[in-house]
Amino acid sequence: ENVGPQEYTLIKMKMKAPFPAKFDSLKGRNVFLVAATLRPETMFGQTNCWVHPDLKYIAFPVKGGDVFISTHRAARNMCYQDMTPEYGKVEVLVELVGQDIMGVPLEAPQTSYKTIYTLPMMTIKNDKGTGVVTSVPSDAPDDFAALRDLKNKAPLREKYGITDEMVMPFEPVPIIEVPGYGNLCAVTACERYKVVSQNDRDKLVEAKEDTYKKGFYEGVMLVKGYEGKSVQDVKKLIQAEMIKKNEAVLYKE
Ligand code: A2H
Repeated sequence: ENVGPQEYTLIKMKMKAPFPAKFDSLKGRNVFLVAATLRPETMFGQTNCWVHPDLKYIAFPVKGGDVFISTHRAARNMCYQDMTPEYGKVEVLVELVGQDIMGVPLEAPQTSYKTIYTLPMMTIKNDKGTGVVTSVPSDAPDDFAALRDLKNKAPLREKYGITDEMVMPFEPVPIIEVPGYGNLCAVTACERYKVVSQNDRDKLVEAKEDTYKKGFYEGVMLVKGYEGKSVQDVKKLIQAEMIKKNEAVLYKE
């Protein structure tokens, strides 16, 4: 691992109007939180978007007129991947921290939930991907643990201005069957490794390694249109479909 550049799929999660006051200057534009993922085939199971409340983000224009929100670091990388209007240049439209977009409603590709919300995750790293993570609690132990924390802890929701409606209706969606782990492998893994909260880092690393490998090599799709196909076989296909529809873009770092 980590021998060459890592390729991520950036999932475009569209901010729904009305935007927070900070974004008045972007009224009428298409603004996306862009989440870096290694598992594009799991986007059918998205339940929310994660940002770190204290992390700094920027809104900046990309080619074609859209506006992306990511860390400044990721935006710099993007401008050298020919994604900004001027090669090598990032135009900062808005500076913000995660808390400024907490609870914002979003429209995300492929998920069965019509609207999902931006929620706080404390373990987001500022030096990986875009600092925005899409949440798939069925297949990502980190996501399941963090969503369960928000559901179980009213003070945590209150602290970040999250209402019950943004959290409670959202349950892990069965999208992939993993032999020995059932159709919600992250939930099973969190039970087996006795993960209690998103701060159980060591246990989560184990749970993550386990499900990541198993999901890739042995996972079988349950989603309509891909039923019975193996994850390995459809991963690239599903990624290509989202890119074609302009719902996702490739990004390396
Ligand atoms: B993955 P790697 Cl279903 N901080 O996407 C913390 N985690 C981050 C991040 C950041 N700044 N940027 C991306 N990630 C997460 C889906 C998924 C992911 C599933 C299962 C496993 C999984 C849905 N969340 O990752 O260190 C993103 O979560 C397990 C490795 O570059 C991204 O893919 O290997 C993954 O970590 C990238 O981690």
